[in-house]
Amino acid sequence: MKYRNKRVFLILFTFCLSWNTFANTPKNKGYNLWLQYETVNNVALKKHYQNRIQGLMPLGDSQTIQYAYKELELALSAMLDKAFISVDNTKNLNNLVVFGSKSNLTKEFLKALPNEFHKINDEGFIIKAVSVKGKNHILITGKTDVGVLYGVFRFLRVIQMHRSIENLSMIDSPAIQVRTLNHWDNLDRTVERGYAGSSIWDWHRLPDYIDSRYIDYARANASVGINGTVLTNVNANALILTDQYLEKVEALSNVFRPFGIKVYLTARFSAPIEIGGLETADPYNEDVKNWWANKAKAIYERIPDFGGFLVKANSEGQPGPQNYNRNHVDGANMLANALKPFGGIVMWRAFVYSEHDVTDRAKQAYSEFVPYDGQFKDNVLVQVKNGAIDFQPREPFHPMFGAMPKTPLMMEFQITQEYLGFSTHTVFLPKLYEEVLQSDTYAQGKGSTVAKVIDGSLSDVKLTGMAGVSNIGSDINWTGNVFLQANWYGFGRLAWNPNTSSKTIADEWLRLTFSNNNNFVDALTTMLIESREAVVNYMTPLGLHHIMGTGHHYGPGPWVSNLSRPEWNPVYYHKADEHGIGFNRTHSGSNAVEQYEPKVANMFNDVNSCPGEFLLWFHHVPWDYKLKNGETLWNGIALKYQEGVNQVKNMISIWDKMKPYVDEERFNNVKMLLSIQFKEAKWWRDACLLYFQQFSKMPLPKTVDKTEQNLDYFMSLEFPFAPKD
Ligand code: GCV
Repeated sequence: MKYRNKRVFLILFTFCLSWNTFANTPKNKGYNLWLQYETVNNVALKKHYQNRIQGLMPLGDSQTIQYAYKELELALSAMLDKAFISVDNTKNLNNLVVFGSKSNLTKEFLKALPNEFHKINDEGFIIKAVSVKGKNHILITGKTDVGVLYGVFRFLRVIQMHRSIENLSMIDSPAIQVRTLNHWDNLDRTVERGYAGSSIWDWHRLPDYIDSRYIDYARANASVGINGTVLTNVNANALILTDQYLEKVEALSNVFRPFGIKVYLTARFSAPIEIGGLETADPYNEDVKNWWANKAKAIYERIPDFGGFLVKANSEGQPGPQNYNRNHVDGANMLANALKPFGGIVMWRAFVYSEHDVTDRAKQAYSEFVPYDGQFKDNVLVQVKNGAIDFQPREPFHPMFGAMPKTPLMMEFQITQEYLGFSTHTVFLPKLYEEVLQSDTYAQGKGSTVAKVIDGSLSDVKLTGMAGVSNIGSDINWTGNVFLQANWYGFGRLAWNPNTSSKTIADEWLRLTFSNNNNFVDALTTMLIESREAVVNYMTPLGLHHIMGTGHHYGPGPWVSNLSRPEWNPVYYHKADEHGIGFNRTHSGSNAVEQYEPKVANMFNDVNSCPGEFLLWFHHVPWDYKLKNGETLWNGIALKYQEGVNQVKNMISIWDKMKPYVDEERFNNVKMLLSIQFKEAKWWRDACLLYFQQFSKMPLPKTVDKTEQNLDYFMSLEFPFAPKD
């Protein structure tokens, strides 16, 4: 084995130490995520696997292949209760798992794959039962070693899910190129909107101390195809671009590289002033351009495969090109020019709205960005949140999707649950992601889904991407609530294939994480899928949005009306008065509907065709308005709040029955959190209904539980230390 330098050796050494701890510590099952590698108990099935897998034959000696080998060895020996021989040629052996990239395959193995390679891209893989020299083997290959690693994880998943490995034939490639986690992690290890402990990046002890978590983080990401990580918060600190920190970033990138994971950083637009000693950060200024070009060069000298920059500019107080009367194109293209010689990209966020703009906040990003279509450099991705406001429990898809055919748009989902009950509430987010990705923009006629905008198939853009704001922290189980590991997992699966169904993801994740018992999997798949609607029901039913507490965003706060920026106040969004409730975004109101294709705009504009779940997003409706189910609007809202509470109660009773299938630690983690969720669901219901009832002046339907508290009580609650950043 050749080690390029001492640090790589150190990393590998640390890796070897950590490898054994990852899957074998029963106390820390939560830590092992979906890579549990439980022993197969079904005797016949185990025999089938043992017969078909006699040994391992790695082809190539890259670190990636070594990691692939380690993973196979760890997983197979644990699942099949058996040690495996390792060979460097097939000799006369039968039933080997042979894995390596195309360039390392012998002629015989290549011959066994006559038509496969042209069906995959550079990150794709082929898993195939082949017969070579009269012997049967399982071949895992791809055009690159990282493709092979993805194939290895996929192969292991087949066994984890107790499926047959007879006649395997699987070919797959990611549909999206840039599949990144966005960490909103600060250099002091706080995490903005993080609810699972402190940041996993130990900046103080880096670069010399390589926490074994970094390797396990990389393994988990690679296992679902995540290939990028933005290490730092979009509310950026320029210090990350200094040598002192770049040395630490380099150490992390060395850990992640063999797993196919590129490192990205957030670039603070004013960095040339703050750490560069310049007087301006004007993107037209030559010194500024040179400063960024030199900075890019310095980064690439350390990190040859550095991914690029993510930028939040002129948004919520962050500096940007508009400080110098330049626009987003000027800013993004200047950075794109600096990165271009090295193959880097810019992810420029479209999350912009201004307190000086009196138009509906939901319209502002579209108005600002769509006129720039076609003007960004080809290494710029414009990163757009899934909805036009801000990661609400439910939002209609962002009207920018489909409206900028000449610009690659990158999806930004939030995995951390800023507006969905923090890490306390069990909410299965792939259902939300699926709903957005399968929404029809009608940009090129029927069937122009958001997924097709994102994967580039609709407009032939060259660069594609999906980002997820991470929910990962240093809690022992990574996400605070073991069920929320499913959201990290599901994000990865959808970034790989945005058309994967949320049901498939739930089923897979449950099997890999807990048990293959069908009673368990069926009951919990249903529970996970429903959990998404439950949170909408008890927080913001029928299209309500942005009615949470100030600052920390914890709990209900529909009464808040005193914040300096109008569009930060919940009353701006629900507009409840004695006439009714809801934001009129139709032609007679803010006309936000106009930003959608006519077919979609008309559907949202007409109160009769507007889907019930978006009613109050687009319409201000009288309290006695008759809903499609025959109830008055007031009753409908109240019943939805109650339904949400009932759904959480039901989740608790489902989970209680699952005790036989789950270890004590994870069982209790979920159980305790569900009971907090139940309490908080009732809190949302009671506080919101008491507040809105002041305007509706109508009684609650009989089936809605009454609270013993009054509105003043709920309005008096304060949470100065609720997690925020
Ligand atoms: C990182 C919301 C959040 C902020 C976040 C911002 C963004 O406003 O509350 O914490 O900042 O979105 O996405 O930039």
